[in-house]
Amino acid sequence: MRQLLAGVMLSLGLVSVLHAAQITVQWDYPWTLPSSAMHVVGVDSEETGAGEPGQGTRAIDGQVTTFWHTQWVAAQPPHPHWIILDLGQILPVVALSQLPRQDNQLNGSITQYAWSVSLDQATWGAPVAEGTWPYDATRKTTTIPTTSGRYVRLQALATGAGKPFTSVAEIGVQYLLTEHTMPPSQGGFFQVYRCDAPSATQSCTPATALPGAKITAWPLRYTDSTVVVGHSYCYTVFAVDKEGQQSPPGETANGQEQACRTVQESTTPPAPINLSLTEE
Ligand SMILES: [Ca+2]
Repeated sequence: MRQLLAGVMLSLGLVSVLHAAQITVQWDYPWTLPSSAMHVVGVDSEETGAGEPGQGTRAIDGQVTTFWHTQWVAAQPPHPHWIILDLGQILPVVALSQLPRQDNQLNGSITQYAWSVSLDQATWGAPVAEGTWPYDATRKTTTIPTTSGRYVRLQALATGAGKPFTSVAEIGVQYLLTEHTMPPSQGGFFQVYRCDAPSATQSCTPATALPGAKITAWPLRYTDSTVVVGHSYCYTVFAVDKEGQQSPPGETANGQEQACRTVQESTTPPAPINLSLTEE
């Protein structure tokens, strides 16, 4: 009787460990809004002279060689300067970027900034990001907490060398894809595949679509609770279009990146596996 009881207790202990073992697959998919989808609502100042035009539209024309430049010929209004963009629809914004002018001059390149996001361009609230940038020509990308909005405002509070100008070559907006804008075509979904390997370093071809892992909402997250302690698993995410065509292996534009993990014998859930894709 004592031996039987011990056996039951051991089994319960093992079940407890197995139950706690799970892997969560998360997929972060920030997507750059095409500059053609945006338009300029307004700027506080722009140079429109024929010699070196600097209209605000030049900050989203997709050309790194053109830039928005505040007025500087007939007048030189001081900071702060601002530009407001309309994204065309309400989007879950996750990152904002600013590329300074790329003509080997830094006049007007922003050194103190504030980004704001608004649903209606009437109410802005506190900036979603603010701070300082080095006075150089590198792209400045700022990740922000996911913020729903249709309008983005960049405020230039100061620029290098104490100049009153502001200049910006390109503004970029990244957002989380939703079901309705999911590649490879409208109306697709994502499918999580799993393969089992003896070790995390052994490659394997995913062959098993996980049941219930058809994902059509963001953020993409799937928790696999069928894993076994001590085994290694690799996960791949495929995009499936509305006709049911699956992105082929190795095609990262639509596709996938494989991530593997060995399940440790612990009641502490392992850290999520983060998959990320290369934007086309
Ligand atoms: Ca430009």
